[in-house]
Amino acid sequence: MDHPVLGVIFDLDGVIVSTDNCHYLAWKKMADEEGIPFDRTINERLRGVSRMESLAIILEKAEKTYTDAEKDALAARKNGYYVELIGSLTPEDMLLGAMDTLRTLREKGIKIAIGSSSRNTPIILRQIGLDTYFDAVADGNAISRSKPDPEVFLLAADLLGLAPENCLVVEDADAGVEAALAGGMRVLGVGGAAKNPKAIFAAESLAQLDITTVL
Ligand code: B16
Ligand code: MG
Repeated sequence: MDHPVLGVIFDLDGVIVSTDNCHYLAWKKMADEEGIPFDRTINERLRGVSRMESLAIILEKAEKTYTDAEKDALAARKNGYYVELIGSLTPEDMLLGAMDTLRTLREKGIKIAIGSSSRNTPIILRQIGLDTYFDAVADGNAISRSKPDPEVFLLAADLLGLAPENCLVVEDADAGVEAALAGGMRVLGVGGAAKNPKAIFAAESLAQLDITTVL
């Protein structure tokens, strides 16, 4: 490879920790209360997508039209349910292979960062005991354009002090694969993105891959 990988930027939800079910349960509770049909198939479309864009997808099935103020209230209500749920996450909720992968990279002197759309990233990292572990954290609080825009990954690379071509992104969402490529980075697709033909590398999970083989 022309450019060595000097930093690896990890998406959070679906790559490091499984918060997907918490997102689903929180949206489901809100949708049920509003009488809006919502199931796990629709939930798949929310992967890696920002909070307000997720709400817009859910409201496609709503019978009434919501004002902007009502939409803000729905998103805030869902987030309240979600924050309550992620309050019981522990380091045991980390996905298989994630911690070993982080340790391997550390040992090799490769920088590690988070690049997540989630504005709850600080809470999640604290819950799993990794709030001071990463060299840089770029999250939904620091960006104005969500994936597939590359902003969050470009910010992570910048915080690491690295050029995009020296970074590898690990993503589970198609929107994140697009974002990494748009930012000029290589991308490893895991989970839901393992079958994305645009991902340069693929693995079912980090447990199925020796990360040093894709550096
Ligand atoms: P929040 P990631 C994403 O996290 C989730 O995959 C997506 O489902 C969620 O809507 C988004 O964060 C925003 O989350 O409501 O907590 O700000 O995959 O980019 O780590
Ligand atoms: Mg994700």
